[in-house]
Amino acid sequence: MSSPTPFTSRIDPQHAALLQAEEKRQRETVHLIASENFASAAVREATSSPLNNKYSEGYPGARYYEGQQVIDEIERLAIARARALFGAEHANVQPYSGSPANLAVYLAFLKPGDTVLGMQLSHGGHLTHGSKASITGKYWKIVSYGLNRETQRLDYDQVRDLARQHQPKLIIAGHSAYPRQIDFAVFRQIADEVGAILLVDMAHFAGLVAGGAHPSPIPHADVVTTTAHKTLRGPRGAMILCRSQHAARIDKAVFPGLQGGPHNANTAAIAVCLQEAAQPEFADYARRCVSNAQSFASGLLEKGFDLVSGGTDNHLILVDLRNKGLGGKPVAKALDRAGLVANYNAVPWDDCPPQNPSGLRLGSPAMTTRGFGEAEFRRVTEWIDRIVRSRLDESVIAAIAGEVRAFCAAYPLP
Ligand code: DSN
Repeated sequence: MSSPTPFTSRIDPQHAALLQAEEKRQRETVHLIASENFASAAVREATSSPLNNKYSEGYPGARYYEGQQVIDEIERLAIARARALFGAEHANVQPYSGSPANLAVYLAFLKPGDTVLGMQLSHGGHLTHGSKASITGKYWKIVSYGLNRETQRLDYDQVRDLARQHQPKLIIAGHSAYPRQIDFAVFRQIADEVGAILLVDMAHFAGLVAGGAHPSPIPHADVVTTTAHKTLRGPRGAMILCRSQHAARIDKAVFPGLQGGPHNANTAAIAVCLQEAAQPEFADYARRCVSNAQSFASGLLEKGFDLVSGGTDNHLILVDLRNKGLGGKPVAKALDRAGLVANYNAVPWDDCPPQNPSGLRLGSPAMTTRGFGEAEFRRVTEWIDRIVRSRLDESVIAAIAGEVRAFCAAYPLP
């Protein structure tokens, strides 16, 4: 068999060995991290293309470097596809990733010290929605909303009350660990009532929106940010979609406000992934992400796992392990040793610190890409349950590691 890394193997065998080890790890394990996916060979081809060699500060038709004949066309194609797929008036495809995309929105609309209303990190929000640990929590006055304690779903009354009380300039809807859909229309009403800009961060569920398996925030939000590499299954990178009236200030915030030259190879790969996401097969993929997550959730509930909000209507599940008497971190590490890759996560009203929280976040997107259906996710549930019931016994973990490796052989990487 020819080497999968012929060029690196010749110049840097040490690194080639690492590349091959990671490829093997991905091939032989079950990926349950809700924000991860497997990009297609076409997407990966674009990321490793000669486009990597070009500097292109500026925007199509208005660059600070010459030689943009092809790059301009590529960026225009990505923009046109993003606008068409999501029905957006304007698209900026240059943000390096989700955090810079969100920061660009802060820069576009706020002055330091202005008030922002976002979802609390421990209730499922993202670092850039105002966590103290992030620049967003240091430079702006953050007010946080969370879930209703009884339903464990978003508390819209609390969002409205906090908005009336604090009069934020920016309201952020969106999450990185909330297993339910968001009522974007209610957020729009609240933003209108207090005269705030509404930002929806749809990074986690953008692929579901593209495939019609989740409501779209576009008709409701002033600005929508998303990464390209989660459910959307593209390269690392991000996009900002907005109404035309905000286009100039968003573009200016991304470049020159926050970034230098765009990563052209990633822009091209975004264009490719948007083309893939516009196909009928992708709608089927998005629908299966949700149905797989729902049947995964039902299986876990049958085994006595406590799920935040009692289930899911998107691609992710948040397990509260407190009724099992085990912490999220030791369980995530034990699952990893068995080849079941997930992440420990805070749960709402967690009594443990974020470094050692009580939850485990699971997701369906990556393994749905590799062909897992409901039967395969039932198998995963059995493995998780056996490991937890054994109280993380190493002999059980080792036995399951062998089963997982053998099982994965039938589900190749794209
Ligand atoms: N770090 C991502 C996640 O895992 O949800 C969000 O940016």
